Amino acid sequence: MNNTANEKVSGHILSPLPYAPNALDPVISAQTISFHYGKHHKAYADNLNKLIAGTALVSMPLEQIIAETAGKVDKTAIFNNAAQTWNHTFYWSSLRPKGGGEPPAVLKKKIEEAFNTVDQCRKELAAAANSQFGSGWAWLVLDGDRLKVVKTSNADTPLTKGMKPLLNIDIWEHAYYLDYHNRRIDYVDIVLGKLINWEFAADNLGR
Ligand code: MN3
Repeated sequence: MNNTANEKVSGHILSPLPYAPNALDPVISAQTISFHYGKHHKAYADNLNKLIAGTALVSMPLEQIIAETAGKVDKTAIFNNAAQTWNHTFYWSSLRPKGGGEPPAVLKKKIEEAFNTVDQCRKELAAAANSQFGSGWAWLVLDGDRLKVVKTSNADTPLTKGMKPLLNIDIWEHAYYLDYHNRRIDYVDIVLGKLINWEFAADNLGR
């Protein structure tokens, strides 16, 4: 069915999980990962590949597809699926087994400049995640030279607002409903405490 170009792009876009599906258990169960990665994330990538097949977008890196389609009413479906593909790959790396704790020194210094303490940064991330009405994302970003916490709705990403994402937290219900039901606040709290990947955020600072 698929042509060669499509296969190639498809393989490029659905990035492998950076750990085993049960590696985040019991904070995020293997069952949640199997649906979240294997169904939701895969569907965004598959839909994107169908939507861009045969167009000029097919040869572009994902970030460029996002930039090219952002804010264009006739490209909303492509933007949504491209951004969600990117957001999820970024989310898997924003988590790690035995995460949480204290950020590496270079990041900690930037956090203290912007938020005073790491704990205050965690609180602002939690407040952003818990106050997002409906589906979306909470982000730690670099805006100019200063760290900031922002939230976005649905597929939206700070990439299109000139900010550099450092880490994100998925706050769509599919991210937590099987494990935490309606308790988003519990999911956000435990993710920040036990899984958040400060090393990934520190690496992104320098990219
Ligand atoms: Mn998701």
